[in-house]
Order: sequence, then structure tokens, then C-alpha cells
Amino acid sequence: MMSFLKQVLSPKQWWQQLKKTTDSSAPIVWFFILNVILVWVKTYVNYLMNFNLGVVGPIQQFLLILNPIPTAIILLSLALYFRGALSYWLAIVMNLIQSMWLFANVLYYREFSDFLSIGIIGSGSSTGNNLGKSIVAIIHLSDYLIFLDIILLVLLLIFHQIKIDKKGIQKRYAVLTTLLGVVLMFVDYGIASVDRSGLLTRSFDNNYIVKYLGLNEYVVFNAVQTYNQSNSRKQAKPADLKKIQAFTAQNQTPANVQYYGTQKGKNVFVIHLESFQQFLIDYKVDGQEVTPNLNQFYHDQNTLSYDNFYNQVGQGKTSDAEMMQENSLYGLATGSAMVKYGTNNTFEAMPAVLAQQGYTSAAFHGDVGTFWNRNNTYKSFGYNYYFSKEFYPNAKKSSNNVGYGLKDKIFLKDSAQYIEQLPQPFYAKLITVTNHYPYELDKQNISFPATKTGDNTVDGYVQTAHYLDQAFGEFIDYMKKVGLYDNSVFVLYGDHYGISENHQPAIAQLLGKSSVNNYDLAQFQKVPFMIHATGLAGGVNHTYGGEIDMMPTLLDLLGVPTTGMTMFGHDLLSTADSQIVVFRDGDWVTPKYMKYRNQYFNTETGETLSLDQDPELKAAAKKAQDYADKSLSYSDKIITGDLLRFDTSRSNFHAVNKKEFDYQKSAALKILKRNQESNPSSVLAKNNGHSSTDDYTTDAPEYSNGNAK
Ligand code: GP9
Ligand code: MN
Repeated sequence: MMSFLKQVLSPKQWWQQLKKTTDSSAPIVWFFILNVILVWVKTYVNYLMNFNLGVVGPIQQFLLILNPIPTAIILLSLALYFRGALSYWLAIVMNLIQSMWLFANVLYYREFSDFLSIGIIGSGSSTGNNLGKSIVAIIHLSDYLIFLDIILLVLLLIFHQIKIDKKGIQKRYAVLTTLLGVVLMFVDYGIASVDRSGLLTRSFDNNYIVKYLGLNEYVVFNAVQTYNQSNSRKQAKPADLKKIQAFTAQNQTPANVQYYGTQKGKNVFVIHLESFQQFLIDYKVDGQEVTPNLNQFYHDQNTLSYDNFYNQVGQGKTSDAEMMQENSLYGLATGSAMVKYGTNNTFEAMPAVLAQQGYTSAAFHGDVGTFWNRNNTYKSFGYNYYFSKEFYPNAKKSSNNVGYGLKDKIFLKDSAQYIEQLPQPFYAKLITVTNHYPYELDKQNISFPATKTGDNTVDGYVQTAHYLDQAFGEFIDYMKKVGLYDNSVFVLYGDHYGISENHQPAIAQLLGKSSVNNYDLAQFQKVPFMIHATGLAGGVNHTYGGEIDMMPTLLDLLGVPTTGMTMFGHDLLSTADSQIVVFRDGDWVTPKYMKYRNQYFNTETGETLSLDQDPELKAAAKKAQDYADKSLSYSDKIITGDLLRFDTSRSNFHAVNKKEFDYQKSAALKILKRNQESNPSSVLAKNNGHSSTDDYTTDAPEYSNGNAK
């Protein structure tokens, strides 16, 4: 073994053996190493040239260089277990397999900014990606270079320019080589987990898996996921759905006649306030309001504002919030439901439900389309349009971005050009992103004092929240100027906490307390929920609720019938609502009691309670816990079993046809243009084709210093 290692490590030996490989005799080891290098180099070069992996910092750079090697070693080492010509051909086949996978992904990525998945290969047409149709148009001559080395090696073998080494190597060296690949894979994974915790369990984005672990590891990851999903899907039966629908129907509450249908036919804006907590409302730093525009909106007489509204997300964070808001289904106990099930599942989501009422739907976000698998999930939800980063030319300049994407002021302003083209009525969801951990902002955009808790990741929070508030203020001004303010419903919500429970001393300081307990931490999970519409009877409402309740509340306001729909939330305006708020881990809050981190509290006073000494609490806790457990497990069953595909009971609902949607920029813009011509109800059409985007005023410095246009 030592002499083998010495040989491998000596450059002189290397050169001599490599020469042998190309001219006369070629011990299989050298042929193997040559192939590993070839696969490594071409994968890395293609990572750089053809994928947009968002590599930042030396650790990620290092992993990107390292990650093609382990699978190259493992797969090519198969050749070492054989002797003679077979081992050479096997090495070539292994090189070819990896090259074909690379080649296919280069092409797919060029068109869809995502990697091929088993689901897409298996059901390409159902996701509407029309694989194959456009391949000829997107192929570059240089893509074939991926196979150049293989062609050369094959020729050299056929014409006996490489002499076959008949001896082969001992089996144990072959095993050691395979093991070396496995060890390297774990080293890579270890470093990756330090840089990005929850990489595999939370599964944010396929780009992340490839960036950290590699293109081949991604196949394994994807295959395991697909296998688990198809298993639970296979076992599901229509009767499972019936049972769950009996539960949701029994818990459905009658709508409030005072509100039902009062907003019928209006446009709907859902504004997703990233990481925005309720405590920020009316919060002051050095006597200055952090969010004056949102505060004014909150207290407006036409705004229904909830002050006992909780986020209910799990690991899927933003994507869980979206799942609840669009479907009234919970996220999963681990990972993101949108990532795992968004592509293939059947949903009865807001965009699809509103499409039946004549609405056009569009989602807007300044991050790449693949994050949280939105590019696929939104098709399943029924979104006509998804304006992601590529639709925002200003996002090309890195200084116009912060953290996950385009800065909110630029994002909202640049969304106006698409909003004005949407046929009315429309359902538009705008997902902001600047107020995201670690709450950093460039100097020119900071116009608010940081808090002084001494916790670096906490102190910038009010600054990015202030920035988001300003961006919102500018957006609302524009709405007023173009007349959308009066014929639209504005739904605002915070998706989840911004300051995690790891920052308790800082949280205590922000709340003006000496320390915080579990009761305070539970209250800290509150996020804003506001519904504004001109003429709406508003006010601060103390009903207890959470993100799961947004959809039924909004549908009742819009007067959309919900009977038979499988929703786990309630209309918060209903007077019969039982007001049990369920957290993803099974804890819960009711107006009277709450359970948080295995402790019970009086919700109003914060007093700690003991189950054994309080029979009334005991009975209430049993009821709440039973409801929480059932809701979560039933919701999980709907998602993991894809049960809504069995929902044939609702004759007024047509299942989404994912093929109808195309989110590629050029195609989407064409469809947008065509649609607003066939239905000239957009702001632009009503304005005789004169764009209103000049009415959008912003103080974003990027426009005055020339970084944004
Ligand atoms: C990224 C953004 C952030 O696109 O939505 O997601 P989060 O980290 O908040 O879940
Ligand atoms: Mn979020």
C-alpha cells in the first residue's frame, strides 16, 4: 500500500505513468486516475460556466472544487475490480454516465435554472416543462466538449494506442480506493454541514445540494426523496381523504354575515413581510417609530388588524408560511412541503380557487425562482405568473441585492411594470426579502438607529425592518396614484420570527425585561396579520389565530364558497371560531391557556400552571392537544399521501393543469401581453397603453447613483 501511495504522490512517477497511459502500456490504475481527473475537471468547469450556484466565500469555493471527486472515485473505482479490457471499458462507461448526467443538466439548467429531478424525468410532461421540445434551440456546440475526452479515449483503445494491462490490481486496493471516495464524500458533507446546517433535512434549493455536495450526490438525494414520497403516495386511498374531510367539515365555522362577500371581485395583494414580528408594530427606538407606515396602516379604520396572530411555521420557514397562506395546510414536521411535494402534488390553492372566479394570479419575489422550489410549486398552486429574480434586470448588479435577493425598495418599484399589466381582478403576492437574517444593509440604505443589545445579529433587525417599512410606504403611495388602492384588498402578514430563541438576553432587552421565560417566547411568535380595503369595517381584533386561518378568512371576505374544501384553518371573523392556535411542534395557544415547550400558562396573565392541580385546565388541554395532534397529522397525510388528487366531490373546482403555465421570462412576457390584449382590464390597458411606472417614487439611492435604472 505504501509503495502504491508513494507512486501516486510522486510527480515524476506520475508523468511517466501518464505517458505510458497515452502511448503504450497503461496499468489500469493510471487509466483510472486519468478518468477521475477528466471527470473532475469537466464537472468543475461546467459548474463555473453553466450553473449559477451562488458560491460565496472560501469554504463554498473549496467544496465546489472538492465535490466532483468523491463520486468520480467511487464510480470509476468499479473498473479496478476487474482485469483486462473489461476494466478499461468499464472506466469509460463510468466516465460516460457522469458526463451524460452533466450534459443533461447543463441543458436543463440553461432553460429552467434548476437541476433535473427524478420526478421531472418520470413525469416531464405533467410539470409542463416540455422537455425535449426546445433542446435543439438551447444546445451550444461547446456542450459537446463534455464528451471529447471519452471519444479520444475510445479511439486510443480501439486503435490499440493504449495497451491493455492484463494484470489488474489486487481487490483490496480496489476496495481501499472505493473507501477513499466514501471518506472524501463524508469529509465534504461534514464541512458543508458546518457551513449550512440542515442542508439535507431542510433542503432549501437544489442549487445548494449541488453547490455543497455535488451533482451526483444530488441524484442520490433526489432519488431517496422521490422513493419516500412515492411510497406514501402509493399507500394512500380515497377513504383517507373522506375521513379527514369529515374532520375539517366538522370544524368549519359559519362565516360572519357582516363581512361575508363584502370584498367580492376586488384585486387582492398579499404582501409577505419577511421575518416581521408583531412586536415591531408601534415599537420605538430612541423615541422613533421603527415602522411608521405599517403602524399607520395597522391603525387605519379600514384595516382589520389582529394582535393575537401567531406564526405556525416549522423548518420550512417562508415556504411553510406560504403553504398555510395559500392552502390552509400545515408545513411538514421536517423539511419543506413545497420542496418535497410542491412539484407533483395536487393542491386546491388560492390562485386556483380564485381563477374560478375570473382572477389572474401572479407571485413576485426578488430571489432566484428555484428557492423553496417555488418555480415548480407555484404551477401546482395555479399561479399564472411567477416574476422571480430573472424578471428584474436591476437584480443583475450584485450591489442591488442583499442576502437572498433584490432589495425591497427596488423589488417593489420594479414590480410595478408587471402589476400594471395584470388583467383585473388579480391576486398578486409580493414576497419581500431584505428584512432577513442576518439583517444587514449597506450604509447608504440605513436611516434608522440600531438597537444596542450588544447582540450583533439582533441589533440590525430594526434597521432592515425600517427599510421594509419605507419600501411598503412607497408601494402604497403608488397604489394610491394609479387607483389600485381603492379597488384592492391588501393582506399583510409576517411569515415567522426574525429573532430566534437563541437570543434570549437580547430579546429580554428589546422587551424591557430582565429575562424571558417560555411564556414570553411564545408571545414572541406573534406576527402581524392585517387586511385592508377601502370601506372595510376595521379595528384591532383580539381573536386568536395563525397563518393557517388566512385563507378561509380571505375567501369569506371575497365571498368565495368554501364548503367541501379541505382547510385546517378558520375564518377569524366567524364568531363561532374555537380559537385554538396550533404550532408545528404540537404546542398550542387558546385565549385562556397555552402550552409552550411543555409548560402550561394562563394566556392572559402569563402565570405558570400545573396540569395536575387544575381540572379545568386539564380538560381544556386535552381538547386543545387532541385538536392540535389531529390537525397536524391529518394535514401531513394530505400532503404526504397527495390526497387532494382524490377530491372529486367539488364539482365547481377544476384541477390545475400545470402544463398551462410557463414561467420562462420571454414566454411569460409574451403571454402577459397577449392576455391583456384579449382582456384589456389591466391598469396599463385602461391607461391606453401609457405606463404608470413613472408614478412610482422611491428614495432608493440606487436609482440616483446609477446602479439601478
Ligand atoms: C428566500 C426567502 C427566505 O427566497 O423566501 O426564506 P426563509 O429563509 O425566510 O425561509
Ligand atoms: Mn422567511
